[in-house]
Amino acid sequence: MPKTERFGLTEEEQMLQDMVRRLAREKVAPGAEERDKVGEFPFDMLELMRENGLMGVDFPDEYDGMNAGMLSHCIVVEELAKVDASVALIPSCQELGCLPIILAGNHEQKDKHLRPLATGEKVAAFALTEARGGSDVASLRTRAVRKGDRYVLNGTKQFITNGGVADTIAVYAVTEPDAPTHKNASVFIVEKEFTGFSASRKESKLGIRCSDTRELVFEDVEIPVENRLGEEGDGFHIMMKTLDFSRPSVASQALGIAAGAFEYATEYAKERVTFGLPIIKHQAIAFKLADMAMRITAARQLLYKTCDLLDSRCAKDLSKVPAEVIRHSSMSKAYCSDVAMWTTIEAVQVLGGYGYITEYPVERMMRDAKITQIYEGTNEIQRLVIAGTL
Ligand code: COS
Repeated sequence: MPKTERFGLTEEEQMLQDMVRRLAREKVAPGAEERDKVGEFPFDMLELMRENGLMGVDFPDEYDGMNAGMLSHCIVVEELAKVDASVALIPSCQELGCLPIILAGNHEQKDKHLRPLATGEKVAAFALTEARGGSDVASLRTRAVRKGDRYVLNGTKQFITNGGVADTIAVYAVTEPDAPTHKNASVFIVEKEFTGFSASRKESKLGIRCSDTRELVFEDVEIPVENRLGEEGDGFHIMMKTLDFSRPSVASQALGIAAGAFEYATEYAKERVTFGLPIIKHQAIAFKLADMAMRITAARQLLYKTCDLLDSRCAKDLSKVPAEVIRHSSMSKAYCSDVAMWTTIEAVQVLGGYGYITEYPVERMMRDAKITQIYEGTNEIQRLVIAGTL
């Protein structure tokens, strides 16, 4: 399909964007403040995502996905995040939890597990991080020991998004402790019915408050060998490639938060009058809004370029990711989330006292923005990754 403009979207992408923008304004925005207050997972929003086919936008069509590409997925997440970052996390985390299966699963695994995840009938989670941290992946400790045609899994995972609501969880565990560091782990599909699995403590968070963040406990969980993704020892590689593909999704969530706060602050600045003028006419405020516009536009172009690289240069299998793509993935995640944090702080400032109270959405957006600088690799890790590719 021809692009409607250079550096723009195709007609299909624009139609998707219009559809999700309308849905977000009409159906998602009205409950955002209440969901933030209550802090419970919004099953009605999950249903809304399912009904509108937004759970598997970037999933292969042979397994019931839309096969519309990474850019389409990111457009969906951005539009939702403009009004509620927690709801944007529903399709975003579905993508993250499913990527290990998409990248490393065989036909039987995809046929069985991916189909209900692509439609949203089931919910996915991604379990990598442990109490000792999530940055140094090679030092993680959860252990799976092979016993005949099963593995026995023991360990605890921390800060797992969707932990209490997920049906299917991709879990990283050491399988060969004596093997070289990056070749000693594997990834398993854990199904919530497995005996010994439990979603334990629910975290109370600063932002993205209605997403369900849990500690997951695995006590002698027996996993059939057919639930191992790829070969034994492929785990580190599978998780790194998953993150290359999933970081743009966090970038789009961050971008949506920034764009939502910017739009709100701009409208406010046109209405609010001080010293006889709308405050957008005062340079102190005008310059803040101009800087927001510049940074958000730059962030969006970087993200679109990243999606284009991923869609055009990377097979959704375990083949090597080019350094340029790894770099762009990390650059878009770090840049969009830094822009989101900065923009939301400034948006609160533009609204003054009103920015600080919960009746206005920008304080929620500021709280939501913070996590995007932390999860799926802190922005310090992203800078290490970027530097490592130079
Ligand atoms: N994509 C693909 N391959 C990657 C990769 C990436 N982003 N990063 C590293 N690799 C590969 C390297 O190419 C290397 O491959 P070879 O063994 O074939 O040479 C191997 O993995 C080991 O790389 P490295 O020595 O750089 O690994 P480190 O243990 O030093 O760790 C970082 C690298 C820090 C980049 C990695 O652990 C990481 O990304 N950590 C953050 C994880 C994260 O995002 N956690 C958040 C929780 S998940 S929501």
